[in-house]
Amino acid sequence: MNNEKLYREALQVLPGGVNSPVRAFKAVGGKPIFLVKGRRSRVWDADGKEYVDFLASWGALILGHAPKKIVKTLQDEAEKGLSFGLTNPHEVTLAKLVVEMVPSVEKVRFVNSGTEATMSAVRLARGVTGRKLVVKFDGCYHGHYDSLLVSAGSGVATFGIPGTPGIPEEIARLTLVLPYNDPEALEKAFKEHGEEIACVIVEPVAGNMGVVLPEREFLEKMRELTRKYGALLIFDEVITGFRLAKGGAQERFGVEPDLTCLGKVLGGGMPVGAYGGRREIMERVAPEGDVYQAGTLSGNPLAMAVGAETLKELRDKDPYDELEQRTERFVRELSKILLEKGLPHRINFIASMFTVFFTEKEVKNFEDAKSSDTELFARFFRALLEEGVLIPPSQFEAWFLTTAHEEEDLDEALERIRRAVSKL
Ligand code: KE4
Repeated sequence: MNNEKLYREALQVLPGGVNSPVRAFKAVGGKPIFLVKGRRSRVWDADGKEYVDFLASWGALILGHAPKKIVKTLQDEAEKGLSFGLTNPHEVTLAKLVVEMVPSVEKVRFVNSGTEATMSAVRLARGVTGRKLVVKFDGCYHGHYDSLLVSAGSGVATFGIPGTPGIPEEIARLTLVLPYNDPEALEKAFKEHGEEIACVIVEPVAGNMGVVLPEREFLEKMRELTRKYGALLIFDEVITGFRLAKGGAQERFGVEPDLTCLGKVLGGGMPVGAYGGRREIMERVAPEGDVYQAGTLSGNPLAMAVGAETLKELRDKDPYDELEQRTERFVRELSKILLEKGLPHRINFIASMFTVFFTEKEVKNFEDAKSSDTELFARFFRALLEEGVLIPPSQFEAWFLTTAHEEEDLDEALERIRRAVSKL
């Protein structure tokens, strides 16, 4: 079975032939590929073509594909059963690791996706504060929960409009959408609505506009205003958690949120999300408290065991400095290739995540990101794919390095990128 045939079959039984829209390659053109195998820094598609992989399952794989120890854990645990429906010991093991590694988390609840994590955190914030308004930032993506799948209306700081059919405007209007990296807009919103704001949710480093870094006072101002007005600060660390540092962005920037949403790396590639925070907030979650949230497969033993092995590896090996140095070198070499071709570009990068924007402007918010040459990005994506380099099929995503990207893998990738760029 090859990519072409698989896609024809998929289109018959899956909307758009995919289980998540971005996989259909609509933003970059060309037919989507199906991946059938991954090993360390490489993936193979259904045609047998090999790629150096910088998608890394949207950031979930920080140890590369199929690490031996993780696969062994999965095999051993599977022999004991796949799901029980009552609590298993691995849930406690992984919870203790999250509490140990994430500075602001004293108690945590596991769910099955990043969306469930952010949805539950917003409900908890509304339950704890008794308030309705949610503040999010234009260009940040927090999963497909109605209150967060809201687009900025016209003007600067506006009540949201539904981001998709199916979301009642009554719900969208309870979300305020502000520009990222704009402390003044945040101050204004709190001056006007502060007493009604239940929470502010933010990607402390944005990954879903492409990588956009927070300006120095942006996160501090957010922490100060939420504290002053009694709103909860929610860090959506689904991408940055265990990626920027052991303790994620909150460790890296020294700003502690009230609630943290986690996913991706947390599950090591298995479906896991989580939300956690200070004891007195998390104790409001059922059955200890009165804010309801539940899930049949939450705390699934295989997912918990793989997540625990992943976090133990990160805690004990602490690969972050080495990863950052390798990423810095790669980004520098990549930029040289683009410069030699005379392609104006910006690369926003931190730790082991980065994005190439084809623009001369600094990219500090979603407007800047959207003003980059996305048509050129699409051609760049297709040229890289042809040469055997897989990057995210959208300008507004992050590329990732893993501990499995050795120097020789990065050199090989740079050679392939050089060939691809020469054909642009
Ligand atoms: P999931 O429900 O897709 O597991 O997580 C939602 C989510 C929440 N918060 C952040 C910061 C996220 O990046 C995501 C999901 N990320 C996208 C890609 N950046 C998932 C890719 C997809 O939608 O297929």
